[in-house]
Amino acid sequence: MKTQAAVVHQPGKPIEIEELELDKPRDGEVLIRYLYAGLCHSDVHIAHGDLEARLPMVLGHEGAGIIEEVGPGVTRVKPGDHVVCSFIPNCGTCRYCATGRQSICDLGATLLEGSLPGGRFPFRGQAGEYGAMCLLGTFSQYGVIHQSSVVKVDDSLPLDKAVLVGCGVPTGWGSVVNTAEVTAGDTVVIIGIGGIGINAVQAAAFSGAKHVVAVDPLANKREKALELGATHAFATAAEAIDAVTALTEGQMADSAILTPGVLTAENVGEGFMIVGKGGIVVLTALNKLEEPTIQLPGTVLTLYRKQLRGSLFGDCNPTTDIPRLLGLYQNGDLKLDEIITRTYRLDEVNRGYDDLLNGANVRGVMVH
Ligand code: CXF
Ligand code: ZN
Repeated sequence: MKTQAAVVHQPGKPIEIEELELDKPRDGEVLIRYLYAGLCHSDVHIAHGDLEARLPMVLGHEGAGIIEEVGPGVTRVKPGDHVVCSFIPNCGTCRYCATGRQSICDLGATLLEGSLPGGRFPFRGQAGEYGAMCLLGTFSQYGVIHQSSVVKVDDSLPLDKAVLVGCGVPTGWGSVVNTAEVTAGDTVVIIGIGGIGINAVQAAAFSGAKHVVAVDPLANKREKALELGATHAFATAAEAIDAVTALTEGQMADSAILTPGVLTAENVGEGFMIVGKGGIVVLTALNKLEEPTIQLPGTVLTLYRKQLRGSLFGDCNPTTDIPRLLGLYQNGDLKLDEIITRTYRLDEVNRGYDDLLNGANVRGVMVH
């Protein structure tokens, strides 16, 4: 069948809309009709060449839709099911899935190559075989993806909001709850208030943190953080460091979550300055692969027992945490409607990314 999709052919060039061909789902695969897709900064990292992906690639790794058809051996879903996609697949049987660490499932090895488990590329077009970002390629009307990449959700959930629980929400929420292990009374600093940071703010507030300090140079982002649970918001890390010093009488923060669109060495240094003894600095942000961002005196880790932790998918397990986060949304404890700034059609994808890069959006959503 044919599908319209947003493709990156060459780093640095605009994303192109193209008609591609999809084959029928094979063993363990499903045909999905994508209804919504979220616009995340990681797609830009591929379009800009910061993350080296095999090209051409259909972008998009936050998606929600309806299962149209299933291939042989599919047990997790059936036609008509509403699903949220997970940018991390979970096979359920590799050593990581089997030990409760689905976020590093072995099937994730091809996130940037875009082939499906088993090795084939899902899309075909003028330039040959096209990969699907994170095994999904949600900037397409239809996709053939593996059942390990979808989680069935309740039909009553609005998929235009639930779509965010495929990347931004678990990455931000989980970075606080799972990676930084925030507990009641903590002081938590979140640097960068975009689609990840805003969910880190919500999680810190929900976990009972005493001080939730948001840092972002843009006033619209700081306002949103204050609306969704931040107790303080500052334009710069320097201002936040002064404020946290005063708020904690010099003990400093328990954790700092670094979520800017492009991580810099400066951010990492600020993270280590703002946490106190025993503090945890969490990185969710990405940067150019070869660019070093971490240079620290070892004594920061030994004498002060500070820790640096990377977080992928917020260390969440898609099969259990996607339904859990959607339950929090249904309760009103996790806000999704409030973090969607605007919607775009597929052919407006470049405008959507301009809005993301100029800071207008907390999250943009594509409506297919
Ligand atoms: C990224 C992680 C690295 C591969 C692309 C997706 N995560 C989410 O935005
Ligand atoms: Zn993402």
